Amino acid sequence: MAVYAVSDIHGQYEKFMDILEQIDLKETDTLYVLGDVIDRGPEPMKVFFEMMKHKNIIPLIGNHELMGVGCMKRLHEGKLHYDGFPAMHEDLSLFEWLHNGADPTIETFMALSADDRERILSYMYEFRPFEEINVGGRDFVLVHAGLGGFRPDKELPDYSLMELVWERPDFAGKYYDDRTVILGHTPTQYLHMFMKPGSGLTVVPGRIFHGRNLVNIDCGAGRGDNLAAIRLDDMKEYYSRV
Ligand SMILES: [Mn+2]
Repeated sequence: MAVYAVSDIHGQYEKFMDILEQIDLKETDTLYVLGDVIDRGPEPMKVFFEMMKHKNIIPLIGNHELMGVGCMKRLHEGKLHYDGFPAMHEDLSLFEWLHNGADPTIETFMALSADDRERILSYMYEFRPFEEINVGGRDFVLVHAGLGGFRPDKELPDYSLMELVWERPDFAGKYYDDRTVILGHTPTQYLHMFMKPGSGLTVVPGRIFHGRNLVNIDCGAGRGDNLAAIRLDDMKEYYSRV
């Protein structure tokens, strides 16, 4: 009945399979994927198909899915064309997505059969914006990037998707007194840029960051570094070995 979280897989299929092997996911366990499955890394579709095999893997939306899914739908429908040379004035959403590492996603998505592309799109449109869970008596909020425009009394459905998938916390600060927020999006290699100095908190690049009721599990798989997972029951950490 363990509950795990992993984030920012970014097409790193081998690293994801290694994490699945390490956590030995049982049918009674749950694994939350906190967004950014696609882009940058080489095999995002293989990651999706593996996730789709497991009903107990629950995906959340990342900014890369938000940027990509509309373009993927239009590419699939033949309403958008990309041959490797975008004109910047032609389609701004595609241009922005390409700027964020879309090439391997487009290549592997368009190489699929039309049926498989439909399956991928349906799966992506089911991704959730956030999750609230209790594990072992402790309350958690799971989200991709942060809680933009945070107020302690603001209900989670009142946050916009942009606030949830793009806006970073001050990593030296705290959201809630009584809930721990688990998130990704900002590789721990870059955390020092998003912390006020003198926080008294320790950042180890490439390792999970434990702040004040705030845990960042993006350890830089998108840049070829570690894919990390955490078990929320006891905060045990897992790191890819490949
Ligand atoms: Mn992200």
